[in-house]
Amino acid sequence: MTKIALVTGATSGIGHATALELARQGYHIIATGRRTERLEELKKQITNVPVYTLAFDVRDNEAVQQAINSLPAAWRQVEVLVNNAGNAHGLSTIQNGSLDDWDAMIDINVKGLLYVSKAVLPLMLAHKKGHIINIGSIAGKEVYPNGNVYCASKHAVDALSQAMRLDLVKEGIKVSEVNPGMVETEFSEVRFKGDKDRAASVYEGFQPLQAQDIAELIGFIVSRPAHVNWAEVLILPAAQASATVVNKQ
Ligand code: NDP
Ligand code: 8X3
Repeated sequence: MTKIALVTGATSGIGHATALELARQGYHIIATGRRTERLEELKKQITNVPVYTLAFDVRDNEAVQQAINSLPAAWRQVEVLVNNAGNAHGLSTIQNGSLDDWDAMIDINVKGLLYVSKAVLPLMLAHKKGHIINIGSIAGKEVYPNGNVYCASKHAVDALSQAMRLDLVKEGIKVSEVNPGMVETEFSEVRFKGDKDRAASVYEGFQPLQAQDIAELIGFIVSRPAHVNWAEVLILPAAQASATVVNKQ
């Protein structure tokens, strides 16, 4: 029986590692993101299962619906949806925050997740089967100085994950939320608008999580028996105790 997983933000970091991990488990992969060349690279990297790529911006609801609706019949029985696409944009006090950054985080992390879920859910509801994995964050469990709107967006992902679980339980669809602490990806480069040195300094003095650590957790969650749902997991580097307490040497 063919198993299909759709991973958003598969062009980098956690989403990329998750696409590889789920392919390793035998899932046929629908990989999405904006950077088409990275999607093509991923397609070449995965050789054991078919890969279908869809390039769209999760902020653009019309593009999202169009892309999902364009899936050929053989790709429509999506069993796993990993709502991973997202980023932090900026790190500043509320009084100095940029409206563009705020819009980006709310539009991508919250509305994008909703748009993709809305488009994919009918494909799961048709078979009364599915598993949605929302990538939240420790920032959805705590707030930290200067993290204001990013934290708010991830708190929204936390609320939506709980709400989706309530609304979808009678439909046979599981909803899980994976909340990572600090993971070394392109995340900080995006947050600091391409400043690689500042991004690298975030992960200095301790061993951060790697994208593969999160991908393996997602692989574990989706491979549990049908009657088991790992509803929510907080996963931290050993050196991290909270959003603000990191044992840096
Ligand atoms: P990366 O920057 O490495 O990856 C982000 C991914 O999201 C990329 O594939 C990017 O693809 C995609 N993406 C961003 N904006 C859009 C958009 N508008 N439309 C479509 N796709 C988009 O970061 P991570 O892998 O670290 O982040 C993945 C998720 O994990 C995010 O939701 C993040 O909030 C969360 N997270 C990260 C943590 C960390 O410390 N790194 C910790 C906790 C949670 P493209 O640019 O090609 O569109
Ligand atoms: C990413 C982790 O602590 O930078 O969600 O917000 S953090």
